[in-house]
Parts: sequence; structure tokens; C-alpha cells
Amino acid sequence: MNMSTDKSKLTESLYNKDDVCILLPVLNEESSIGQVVEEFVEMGFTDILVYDGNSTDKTREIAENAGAKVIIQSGKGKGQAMIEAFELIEKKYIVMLDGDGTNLPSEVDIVLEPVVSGRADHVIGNRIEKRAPGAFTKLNLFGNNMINLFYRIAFKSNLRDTLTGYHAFTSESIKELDLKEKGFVIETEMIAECHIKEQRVEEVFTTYLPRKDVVETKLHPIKDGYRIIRAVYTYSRFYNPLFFFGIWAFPFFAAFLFFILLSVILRFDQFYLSVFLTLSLFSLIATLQFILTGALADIVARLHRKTYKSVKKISK
Ligand SMILES: Nc1nc2c(ncn2[C@@H]2O[C@H](COP(=O)(O)OP(=O)(O)OP(=O)(O)O)[C@@H](O)[C@H]2O)c(=O)[nH]1
Ligand SMILES: [Mg+2]
Repeated sequence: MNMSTDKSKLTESLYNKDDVCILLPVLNEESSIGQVVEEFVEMGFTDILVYDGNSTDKTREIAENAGAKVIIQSGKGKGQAMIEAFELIEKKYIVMLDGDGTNLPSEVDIVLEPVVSGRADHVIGNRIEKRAPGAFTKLNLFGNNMINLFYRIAFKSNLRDTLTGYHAFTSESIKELDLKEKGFVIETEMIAECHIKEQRVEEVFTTYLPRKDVVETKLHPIKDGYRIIRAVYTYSRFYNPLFFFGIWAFPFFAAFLFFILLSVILRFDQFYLSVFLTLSLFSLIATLQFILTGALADIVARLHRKTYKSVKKISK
């Protein structure tokens, strides 16, 4: 018996499979959903929920035949489906993964272990390290890395794959999150909300395989990438306002240096000197304003988190 089997046995002994809901948000995944559901059935999971986004292929039929419960979402988008599903699930633990066969059901214990052992409220499966050749396009990998770097700075976090589809969490923790995003931004919103709500987030390594079929991707790299970056920035105002406001201090400080330089170069011309000195002063004031606003808001945010943590502790 190797070490990973040992660990898997250990994890299994920590939870009852009937306490877990396997959630699969899907849209037109007929070529992969059957195998994904079957693997979970074979492992002994009894609650497999396929949340369908009005697929036009045989996804629902195949999923049902394989042993899943299928529900059709009311609106549109992966986020909308997940928010709807979270309202219905009553199991203690939820494991969520993509139904396109890119995540391995056999790695379920790896993502569940930190949750069932009580170490984490929310676990994400990092796909970057164990990615198979061709799983990411060059553009997707670059975009993922850039977004994760931005997230790490904005949320002072060490997570390396915030856009993964493989998650495990307690239903108690997911109910605490205020989720609104209807599309692919939902994963970012979930992690950001976990940080805002002082939850313990852990990252584990999971395999990432290429899609079997070449379907038209539902994810638009540029449009969705922009939406995700905008969301990271927007959510950071509650968690790290010094970053949210402070980021604007950089261009204004650069403008200050630029106008000072121009003032020095054109110091013999009274008109230019006064114009550039005024502009440099304005830029310096703006720089300080952003830093000051960020610093003050940071104190408020820290106090809020401290109070939130205490209230949570007391109510437990
Ligand atoms: N219910 C539901 N599921 C969706 C919707 N859009 C995508 N999904 C599912 O969400 C999961 C992730 O979507 P993908 O299109 O694979 O996104 P991705 O993995 O970032 O992109 P790819 O590289 O194309 O695989 C898959 O199981 C999709 O079928 C939707 O509108 N509703
Ligand atoms: Mg996918």
C-alpha cells in the first residue's frame, strides 16, 4: 500500500460519504458527465447533484442514467447555477467540480481532507502545478497566473489558483458567504468572500486534464478575464482598502515626479515654472490623499474583521 492510499483511507475514516453532496455545474457536457458521475457512484457517494444550465445535448439524460440527481437552473451562468444549488443542499460537506472531465473524481479525498479534519472551511484544488500537457492554452495559463498574482497582492494571500473549479467546503461556510456573481466570476467571489468573512482557506494540489472534446469554450478569456480582475479589485475594498485606494497613488506620484522634472528643466521660464509646479503640487496632494484614505479605511476594515471574528466565536 503506498502513502497516497494510506492518506485516502485516513481521510475516508474522517467522514461519512452520505454527509457529502457532490455538485457538478454543467452545460452541454454529454461527452464527459457520464464518466464523472459513474466514478463518484462507484466510490460510494449517494448524493450527486448535476446542476444543468439548460443543456441542448444529452447531458441531463446521461447524468441521470449514471446515477445523478439532475436539476435545471432557472437563470443563466455557472454562478447563478451554483448560488441556486447552495440554497438547496443540506449535506454537511459539499464538493464542487467541473463536469467536463478536467478534474479527477478520484482526488475527492485530497480536497475533502482539510475540511473534514476541521482544519479548513474552504479548500481549493490548485490545477497549475499538476496540469497535464495541453490542459491550459498558453493564453489561459498566462491569464490565470496574472490574475492570481493580482489576487495575492490585493488580498495578501498565498493562493496560487483562485480560478479552479475543484472546491470542498462545509455548507455552514458557504451559507455565510454573500454571493451574487452569475457567471465565471463566482469562483473569485467565493474565495474573496471567504477571506472577507475570515474563513480558513487552504489550497491542495489536484490534477488538471485537457477537455476530451473540442467544444466551443464557454469561458471568454479576454471578457471573463477582465471581469475577474475588476471583481478582485472591487472586493479588495472590503479586505485591503490600502491596496484599493493606494494603487492610485502610483500614477499620481509618477505624475508628480514628471512635473517636478519639467519644472527643473524649464525653471528659467516663469510661466512654465508656475504651471508645472502647480501641477506637481496637485499630483502630490492627490498621492497623499489616496494613501491617507487607504490607511484610514484599512483601520476600519481591520476593526470590522476583528469584530466579525469575535461575533463568530461568541455565536459558536
Ligand atoms: N449550470 C451551468 N454550468 C455551466 C455554465 N457554464 C459553464 N458551466 C459548467 O461549468 C464548468 C466549468 O466551465 P468550463 O466551460 O469548463 O470553464 P473552464 O474550465 O474555465 O473553461 P474550458 O477551458 O473551456 O474548460 C463546466 O462543467 C461547464 O459545463 C452555465 O451557464 N450553467
Ligand atoms: Mg473546464
